[in-house]
Amino acid sequence: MFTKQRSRRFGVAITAAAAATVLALTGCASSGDGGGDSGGDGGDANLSVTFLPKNLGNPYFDTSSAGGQEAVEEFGGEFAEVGPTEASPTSQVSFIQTAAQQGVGALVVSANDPEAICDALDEASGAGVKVVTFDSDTNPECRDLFINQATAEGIAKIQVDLIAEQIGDEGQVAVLSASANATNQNAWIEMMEEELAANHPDIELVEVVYGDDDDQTSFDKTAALLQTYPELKGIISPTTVGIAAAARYLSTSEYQGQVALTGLGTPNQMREYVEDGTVTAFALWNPADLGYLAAYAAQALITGEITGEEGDTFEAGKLGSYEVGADGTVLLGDPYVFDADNIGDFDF
Ligand code: RAM
Repeated sequence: MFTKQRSRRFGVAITAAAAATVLALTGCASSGDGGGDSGGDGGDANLSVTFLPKNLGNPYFDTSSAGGQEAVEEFGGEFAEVGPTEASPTSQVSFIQTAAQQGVGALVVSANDPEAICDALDEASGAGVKVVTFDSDTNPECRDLFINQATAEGIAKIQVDLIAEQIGDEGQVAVLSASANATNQNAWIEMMEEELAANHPDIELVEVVYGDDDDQTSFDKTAALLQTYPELKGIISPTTVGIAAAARYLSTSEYQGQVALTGLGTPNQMREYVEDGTVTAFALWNPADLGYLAAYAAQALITGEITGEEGDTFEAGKLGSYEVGADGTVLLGDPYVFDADNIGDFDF
């Protein structure tokens, strides 16, 4: 039952005997074998899949979870979503522990911190739970697979290209990010800095501030940036929470149309700011597809169809076939740019 335990960076965090005790105490999984070795066809596999976003109350994650739920229902599993209200480094730990005690087949997690949830994930994995990260990865040693929305290079470049175009390729810009430890935003910001240095010598990145993926904090940080840097030409916000809050601030301020704003947003949250001229263009991918793909990857791990090795392939329903790349990463696709011409075509 526990033959698939892997030794990770922290070693095997829970012994087979201890894991068996945990499952016995909690009544084991509702079906199947707790995500253990089910022999390939998945007939008796434990297809309960729990989604754990960075925080609840974020429309981006509402959409990714809806995509996950659609997939789980398609393959006849049991879907759940749990999560903290705050996107802080350790706020997800207790949810991971509870899911492991309940004996879910897989956890699908967007991490607030690359390391802070690793011990809890290792324990869950030791108890037979498959661990899929999506959107924001952990240290690769703490999960089986990462479902990446688009390459970090691509996500960084599209945002730099957009702000460069919007400010005439010169002047001061700032970044309004999510939480300070977010794996995804930090990777993108590092690459944005490289892209600016390499190809946009007249753009100066004056500061990176953190709105913690909280609407009010992001709104207040926008106001503070504009006060601190009177010459500011643009803001890049690589978070759907941040860009929407910044747009709301700009839209009723003297800066509307004067200070450019771009980054990553959902069409539904940004529509009014594109229509009122606060924002001209921003980017994203389809969060529903991301959740859908992550759920199918979880299923493939649970049934033993794949182990997460490079070169493994699996079917993801309506999205077709996917292959595991280097570092246990599966790539969804390319980022997409939304503007006044196409935003009406999208509803998420
Ligand atoms: C927010 C979250 C999420 C990120 C998007 C772009 O919803 O920070 O992790 O991928 O923005």
